[in-house]
Amino acid sequence: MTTVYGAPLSPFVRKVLMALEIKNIAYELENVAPGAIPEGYDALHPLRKIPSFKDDLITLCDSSVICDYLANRYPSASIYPKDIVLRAKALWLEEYADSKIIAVLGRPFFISESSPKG
Ligand SMILES: N[C@@H](CCC(=O)N[C@@H](CS)C(=O)NCC(=O)O)C(=O)O
Repeated sequence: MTTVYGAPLSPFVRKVLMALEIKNIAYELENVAPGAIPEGYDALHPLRKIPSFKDDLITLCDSSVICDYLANRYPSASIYPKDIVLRAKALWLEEYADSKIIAVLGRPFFISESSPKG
């Protein structure tokens, strides 16, 4: 069985779930939330982040690595362009979204400024 570990609120988890949906791969989502990481999770993700992933061949972490694996293992219903130039540009956009856009929008989007401090 293909299992994704994480919480669907996370954009990184949603990226992996979207790839699985596009490729029509059956999976189960095991709920793991940042701040409540279960004991032993380090074996799935040494940085204790979400998502991580497991199937019959491999255990992986990092959404981009997982999506690249899915793209290569299940080439139909492609999630990246086949053209190498367009693919390189798409991977850069993915990295830009994962680093810069999340850095700018992540906190205001997910953490209300009116939340209690602490
Ligand atoms: N580069 C990683 C980023 C994953 C990430 O930062 N996930 C967040 C949730 S949206 C997390 O687990 N944060 C907890 C932490 O940084 O300790 C990926 O693409 O999977």
